[in-house]
Amino acid sequence: TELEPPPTDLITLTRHILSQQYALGETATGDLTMLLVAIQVTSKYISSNVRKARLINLVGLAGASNVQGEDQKKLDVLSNDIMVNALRASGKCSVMVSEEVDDTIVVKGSKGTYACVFDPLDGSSNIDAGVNVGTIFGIYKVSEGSERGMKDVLKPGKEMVAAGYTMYGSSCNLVLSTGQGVDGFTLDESLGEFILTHPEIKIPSRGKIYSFNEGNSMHFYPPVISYLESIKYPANGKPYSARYIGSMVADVHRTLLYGGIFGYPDDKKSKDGKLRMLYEAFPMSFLIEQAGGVATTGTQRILDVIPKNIHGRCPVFMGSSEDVEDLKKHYAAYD
Ligand code: AHM
Ligand code: MG
Repeated sequence: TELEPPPTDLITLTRHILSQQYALGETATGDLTMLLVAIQVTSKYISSNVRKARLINLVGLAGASNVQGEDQKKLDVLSNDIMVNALRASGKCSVMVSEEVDDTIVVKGSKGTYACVFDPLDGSSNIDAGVNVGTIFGIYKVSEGSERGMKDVLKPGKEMVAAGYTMYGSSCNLVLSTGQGVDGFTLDESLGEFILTHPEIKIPSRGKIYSFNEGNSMHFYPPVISYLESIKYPANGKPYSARYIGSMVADVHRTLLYGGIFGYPDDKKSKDGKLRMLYEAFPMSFLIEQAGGVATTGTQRILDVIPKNIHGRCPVFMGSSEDVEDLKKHYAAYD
């Protein structure tokens, strides 16, 4: 049999976001498009550094710790600087929050109408073992007449205008939503372009996989324990499979594509859980909802939570609608 010829009508990420901009008609200024183009360049550059890390002396600690008291890796610092510089240079972003920077970053004199929150390199504790890591980002519109500062990002996730992540794995994948569904792109390294490979991602309404750090079980609260029991010892004799990478981007990516539930609960030790609201929980919840899934703290829709500070945390459960609804029932039962 003859091989199919290669496709000749490639949809690049830039083409895709431009076409979304055109669909909005004259109301669109093109600013969000320019911002997203700037972000995709940072993803290519971070990807290239992650791949070469072992060879160019980028593994290991940078020697400082960030606001969460975690040791910063050289690649955390580098990825942060790449993003801050590119977003500042885009001229479209006047406010930033990064996991790696204590304070809100305000771009002096910028009239940029967007605010960006991001975790430049999530899951970096895995990096020296070559496990998947990723960049997570969310974008808010700055309110009209705003002074530009922390107020522009202390907003619930439902107000985001776009969110996404890039996963640096066996391939480099960028998954994006501008509020019109979710699309996935794969970096073609020979072209240096992200190509649309996963159009209109829809999460299955039920999955067969659960993804929790069960090593924390002794600290978990009863609703989480009883939910986990219910999927490990189900009446139908078909228990769920466990998959936990410990890199949120990779765990959520699998959940989006295969379905199931990803959770990082609050527990007796971490009173708000571990994951940061602004640049971890919100962008991922935005994507999961846009793909038809559900994201909850157990008792509240994550995208409704109003953040009190830029590095605040919240419990996270997200994934297939039926699976997350099951978990919510366990919370309701203990209310
Ligand atoms: P990080 O931002 O310091 O890399 O931490 C966030 C990561 C997430 O990617 C992942 O879901 C979680 O921490 C894993 O935590 P744990 O090792 O406690 O299971
Ligand atoms: Mg992180």
